[in-house]
Amino acid sequence: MSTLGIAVIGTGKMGADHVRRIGRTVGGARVVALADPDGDRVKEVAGTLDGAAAYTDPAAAIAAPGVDAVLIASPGPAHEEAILAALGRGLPVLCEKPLTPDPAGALRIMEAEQRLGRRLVQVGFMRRYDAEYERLKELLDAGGIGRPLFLHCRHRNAASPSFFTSDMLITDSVVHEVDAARWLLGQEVTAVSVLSPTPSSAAPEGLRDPRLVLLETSGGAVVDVEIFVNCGVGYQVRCEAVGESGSALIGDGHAMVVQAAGRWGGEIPQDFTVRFADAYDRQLRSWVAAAARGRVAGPDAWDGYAASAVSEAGLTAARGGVRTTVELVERPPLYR
Ligand code: ISE
Repeated sequence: MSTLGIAVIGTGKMGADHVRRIGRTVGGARVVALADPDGDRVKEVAGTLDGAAAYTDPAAAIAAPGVDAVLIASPGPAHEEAILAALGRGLPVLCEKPLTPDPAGALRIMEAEQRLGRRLVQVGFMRRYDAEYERLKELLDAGGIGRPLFLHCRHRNAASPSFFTSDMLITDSVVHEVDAARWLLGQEVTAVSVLSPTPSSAAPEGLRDPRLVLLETSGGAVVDVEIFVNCGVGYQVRCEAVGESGSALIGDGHAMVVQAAGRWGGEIPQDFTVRFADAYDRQLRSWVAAAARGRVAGPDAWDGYAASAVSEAGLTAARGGVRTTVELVERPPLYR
């Protein structure tokens, strides 16, 4: 089988991480084109590869010779245009979350896929490829703890990047828990409430950090998410499911516990690229295998749309201090 030629759009932290991954851990694919508005940065990343063309215009990279599939890791507001350009060429897409900053953009992507009559977009909700999350999903699906009542989720980053806003705590960070909750429970989120304590003094001026986000689901479960993006300690992601007949906890696993010099302890990863490295590898392998057959597997544009709709309700809830219901369109047959 021939090698899948990939165009990578966005060569910041995640894009560069994916480029390394395609070269090292994922077989059957190679990066043939790259785009980033920062011309120096894209040339630098292209310089680490053999024969990849560098562009500042995403459409030019997507149209470059040898491109069979497109990986999008640019900021959320740039996703829709790049996805529509890829769909215009019938190319499979892996797009980092959030699919789009608002549900309207996600609906336009779904309309384009429906015109094509097939799904070509996968959203980078990588928790679905993490071994611990997979085990929890299997347990819940098998009824191992009975009907789920609560998910208690914690999502902490050591520090937020300089461009991070209070809205992004919801649209860029909590969006992972939104997708994980929908997937783990097999239910839609129906309402959102947000509580914001006095910000941590470690948070940059004006950033509402931390926050507590409460999600209600179509099956009557409640999900609470602590999001704290300047916790200072490390990257800490945890999820406890409580059911009618038991509970299960994932995250904070310690691969190795060291006992020395009168103390015991393990390491806390500092970053999502470390904590979810295996999940990112598995996600990309699965996408490459499906894309080579002109298909996508995994979370699709409907999942991206539903998550954006929850984020939008979350922003309304945060601003107004009120519980906000999530309005979803009817799920089109292509996504059932
Ligand atoms: C970032 O974009 C991610 O996707 C990380 O997984 C998340 O932990 C972080 O808060 C986001 O900013």
